[in-house]
Amino acid sequence: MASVGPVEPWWESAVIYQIYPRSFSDGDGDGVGDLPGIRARLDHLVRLGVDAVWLSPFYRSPMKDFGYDISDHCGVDPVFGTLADADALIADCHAHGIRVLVDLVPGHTSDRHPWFEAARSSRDDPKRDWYIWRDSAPDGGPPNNWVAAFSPVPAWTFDDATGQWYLHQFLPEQPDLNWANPEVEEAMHDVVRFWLDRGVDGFRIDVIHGIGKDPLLADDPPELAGLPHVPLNDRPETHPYIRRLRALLDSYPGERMMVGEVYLLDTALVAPYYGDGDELHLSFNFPPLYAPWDAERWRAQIEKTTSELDPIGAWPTWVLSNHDNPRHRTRYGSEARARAATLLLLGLRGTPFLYAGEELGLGDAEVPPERVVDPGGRDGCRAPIPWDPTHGHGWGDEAWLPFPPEAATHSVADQAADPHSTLGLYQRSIAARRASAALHAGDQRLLGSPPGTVGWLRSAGADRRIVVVNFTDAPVDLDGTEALAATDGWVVEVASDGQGEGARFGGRLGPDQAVWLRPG
Ligand code: ISL
Repeated sequence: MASVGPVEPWWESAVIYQIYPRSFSDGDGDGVGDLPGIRARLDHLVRLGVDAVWLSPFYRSPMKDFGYDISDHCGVDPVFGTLADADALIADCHAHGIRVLVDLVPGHTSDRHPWFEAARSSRDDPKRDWYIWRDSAPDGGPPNNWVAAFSPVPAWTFDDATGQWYLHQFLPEQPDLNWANPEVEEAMHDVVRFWLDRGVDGFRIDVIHGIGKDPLLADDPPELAGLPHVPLNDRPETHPYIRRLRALLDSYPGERMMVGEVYLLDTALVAPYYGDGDELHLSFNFPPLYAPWDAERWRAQIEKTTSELDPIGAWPTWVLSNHDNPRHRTRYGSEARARAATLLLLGLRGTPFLYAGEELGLGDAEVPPERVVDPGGRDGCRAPIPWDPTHGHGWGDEAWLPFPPEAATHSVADQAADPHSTLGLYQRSIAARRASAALHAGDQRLLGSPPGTVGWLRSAGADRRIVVVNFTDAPVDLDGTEALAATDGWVVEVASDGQGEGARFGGRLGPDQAVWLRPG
């Protein structure tokens, strides 16, 4: 077959699905999700139509941060299964045409990792410099004013035995690695090789912008003192580390990739992490996740993302929910809005990341104080997935967290049988996106549309789609707007409430409704 031009790399047209292994599916009935549990549910992913999964950490961990505190990067925690289970999961995903990204946490380890246990054993230990140690400030306090994430405590903990402080941007049980030491970089490259050799297609890289540090460890500015240091850690030292990671991935056969968690809350600061096409393949961009359900705020986010990323040829990403933030169903306040947001997310130019459970329209669980387990207050969005309407929803006697509200009517089994369900909407829109080059690869141009709405045209050659989202709780007429003129005679391909699909578009959007339109 003759080629019609460059084919985009898989991660540009893909829909990527995040699995938080603890919360996805419980294979052994102990109330905690695991790798065999994921394997047993791959038919759900196939029916949903996603192209790749990103697995949050399943490595050996004391679980102070539920797996983001790793004590063995190359071993599977027994609660999740075995290395053989990981191999089998990777193989099964591939057999179903689903690529696999695993989480790489390069910035810190668990304090129980043998590297840190060696480092803290004595000032002379060969691994001492794998972490960041400093003497007390002249006043006897921590070396600088940096604050840790999760609770406003210093990002330094004093080690009585060796009389120095170690840096941790997160919990005291998550000491920061010292990337300025080439041995650390080499050790992390070994971890990357270990998983690439096992066949993974790439990595979601945790807090990648946080690995390079100011060699002077200067104080954060006084006006920001008291806020976590992590979203401020934007250092030139990090970029060569990312370039060398990229070179390592590129040295492997197959299209391996990395998506970085750049937790800098301005897209202009995120863009440089794509480098000159020689750093991250993709980067998360969180400002849109924090935008409320508001047309003007979303229009501004779309414009900003386009203006920052397009000129440097960087491919955007879009994400509404993950394991660190309240689900968008909960943030936006209704399932109707969450469903409109689905067509927003999947209709924008860029790679969408779904968070398991959003395809069911789930909101956050209400977690009573006695069941709170996460030091970061993120339990609600980590509630287990209800697989069926039975009491245990597929999780044995008691799952590790309470279920989301409406679990009894929002389970996978319920929704799979109902084409009008949110799951049905995700299936239809993912299939329509895959079938349309305009939607999964095309250009994007915002259209004039009434206040309270945002509309845009996607086009790839002759293939065109228009997306219009009504962010208000009243119906809106597109009469006399550029969006309506462009859609004259067009047909509703997908509607967030299922209304009018296949019929000619009448120029009117329902409350909190979004539509995808195609030429008639
Ligand atoms: O969770 C947050 C806000 O609620 C963020 O500040 C979060 O800490 C930031 O996005 C970094 O997150 C990543 O690294 C953390 C881990 O706890 C998160 O789960 C992970 O996504 C430390 O490894």
